[in-house]
Amino acid sequence: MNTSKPKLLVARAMFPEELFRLNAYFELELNPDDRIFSPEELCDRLQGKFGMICTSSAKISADLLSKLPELKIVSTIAVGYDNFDLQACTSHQVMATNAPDVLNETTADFAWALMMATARRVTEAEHFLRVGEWKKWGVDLFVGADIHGSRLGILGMGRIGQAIARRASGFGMEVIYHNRSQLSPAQESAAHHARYVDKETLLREADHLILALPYSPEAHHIIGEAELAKMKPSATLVNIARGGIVDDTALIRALREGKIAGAGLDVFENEPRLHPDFLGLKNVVLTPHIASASERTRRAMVNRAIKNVIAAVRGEVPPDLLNRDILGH
Ligand code: 8YV
Repeated sequence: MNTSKPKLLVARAMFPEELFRLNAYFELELNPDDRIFSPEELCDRLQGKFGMICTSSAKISADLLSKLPELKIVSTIAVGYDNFDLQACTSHQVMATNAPDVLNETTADFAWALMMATARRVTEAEHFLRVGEWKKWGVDLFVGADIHGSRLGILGMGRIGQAIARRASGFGMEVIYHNRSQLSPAQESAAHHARYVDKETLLREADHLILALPYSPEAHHIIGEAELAKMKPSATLVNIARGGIVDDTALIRALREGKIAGAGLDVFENEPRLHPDFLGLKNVVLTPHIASASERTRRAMVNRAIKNVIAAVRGEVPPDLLNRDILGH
């Protein structure tokens, strides 16, 4: 009788004390040095594995899956799963799961942190102070834009977008949003009475625009030169969603030319190698993809991924199965 456990790759370093309970089900291969595997190395390491827990850095393509006949599940700790080719997963009989919900509130908090830091020029002012340029108080020193009483625009009104909207109640803001589909009246009322508008109106009327939509080929560069030109010159733009939703080159030009006042960016095209011109701009707040990074939430994300692989190995349907069409096979 073969009593060996199925094998699981945990592709990135993550909270060993959370991973511990996987030992009861799997023979684990860890990556304590947290190296980013090349596609070739990922393929090698996945040979003979039942599954993998990964992050957005693991690209799961049809080509990769065609070389991994034993693989049954890929489980990301992220809510975004644009690194998975879901169709290919289904045709190769591989379950794909993500980690929704657990990061909504933490990510919404961070969207607000970026919006406020950008509008009130917090990091620019801090840098000025740190390098010793602060010689005297000035009536217009680092004047920025108000958050309270302003109009918040949200593009992408899923669970994170709605959590962002709810926070507007304490600031007396009006909330407008655009989404693939309009929310129900009950959802709109819970999201600080958010008002559905077309994309054009959202761009033109928002004082602060937050992007909270998932990346998809249709969303690629959904904010580019034309869209930035429609925004108010006093507006701020915040991206906590994904790199590639914004055309970074167009954004850099718009920020330089004062087409918008500032941007708060947690995600970038080709991250972590972001466009170097961002670094020379004063009217940006830049963070390294940390919107979900509270300790509690990051642990919850890992645990959600753990739950999914354990369900799979028990022959149950993983709670966050993305390609549910696989169940008919
Ligand atoms: C993750 C994210 O930290 O959940 C997502 O989609 O972007 C972040 O919360 C990151 O992608 C982990 O890979």
